[in-house]
Amino acid sequence: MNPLANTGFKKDLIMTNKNGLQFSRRNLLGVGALTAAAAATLATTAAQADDAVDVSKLPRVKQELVPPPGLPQHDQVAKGGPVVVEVTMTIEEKKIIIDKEGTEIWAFAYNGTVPGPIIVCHEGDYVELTMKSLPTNQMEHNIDFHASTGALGGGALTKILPGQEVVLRWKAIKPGVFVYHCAPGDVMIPYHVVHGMNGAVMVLPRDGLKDGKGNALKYDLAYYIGEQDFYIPRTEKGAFKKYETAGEDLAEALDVMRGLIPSHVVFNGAVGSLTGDKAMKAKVGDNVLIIHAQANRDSRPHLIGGHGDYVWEHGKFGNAPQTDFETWFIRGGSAGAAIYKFRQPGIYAYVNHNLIEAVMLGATAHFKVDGQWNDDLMMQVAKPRPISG
Ligand SMILES: [Cu+2]
Repeated sequence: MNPLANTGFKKDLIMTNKNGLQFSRRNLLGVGALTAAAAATLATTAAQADDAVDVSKLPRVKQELVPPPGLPQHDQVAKGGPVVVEVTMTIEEKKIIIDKEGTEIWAFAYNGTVPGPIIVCHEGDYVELTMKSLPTNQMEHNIDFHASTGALGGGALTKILPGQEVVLRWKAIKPGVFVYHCAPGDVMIPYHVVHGMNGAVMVLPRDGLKDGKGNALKYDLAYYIGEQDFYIPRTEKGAFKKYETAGEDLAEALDVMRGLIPSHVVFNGAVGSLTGDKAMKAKVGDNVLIIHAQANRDSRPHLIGGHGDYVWEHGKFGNAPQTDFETWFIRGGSAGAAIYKFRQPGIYAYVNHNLIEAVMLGATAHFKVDGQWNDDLMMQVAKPRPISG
């Protein structure tokens, strides 16, 4: 089978990048590993494992996905046995504004948001995704779930063209928070990921989170932060370029990406999307679960004025959490989780503690915490005054 066949890109534009390398979007789209048909054959022949569950007899639960930083309604401790969690995502290629200066990118967005929505299930559950691609889209897309097992994380079974849908089911056998992202093949993998096409899954242990000593850890609130690096091409005068259609930036964006220096590093799709009026809210005494996903590039979350009480730096709940971190590390291509009990009111900045990225490139969020100030933990003993002696 010709892997370049049937890539279905609407216009086969020829592009030339700075180095004079010429390529077509059609070719870029089709270069992948397994074709969907070949992978589906493999999946069919391997369908009957010894420990296979009769999925048709399991209860089915529809999960309403919500935009980040929200999480869908879920139980922290599973009620009963495994279920099939049904979710639907629609892929939308859309122009979004990513900073206060009006810089644009044609994002490739699962459910229209950057990052895509978080899916929540329990270990042993099945996630059944119906994924649709709007007929107005230009590109082929798919989804690779790091939480899943086989067929490129589902990537080989989910390639769809504009106007198509596909249904993928996978069993959540590893508890933790995990990234998912589009991976249509070759350079289109990073190109789609740095155009916002990524998100996260949380697979909770059936009996909930634990502190590593067997004690239950409950959270009062949970927030999901997707960190995104963008690589926006510039004009000769240095202004960020704008494009008429999705995919039109391909050659120039690849040139910027090759330099590995992002123009923007933001939380939830844009500079300021979680600050000011859009700050995440909590009260003193709340245990807040913070999920941080980065599909492409390392990050180092830090809560200014607080800590990570419990941190799953690798994001995998089968491991005991570590405690009392000042800053933790998220490896590019993974998600991590932390629980913090807010002890003081006020505005807390939650940043990528590469402070250049936080302050100059956009990776800052806010928590607005209400409650009573605790002088024992901190007080201003003397206001600023002239030096007295
Ligand atoms: Cu894609």
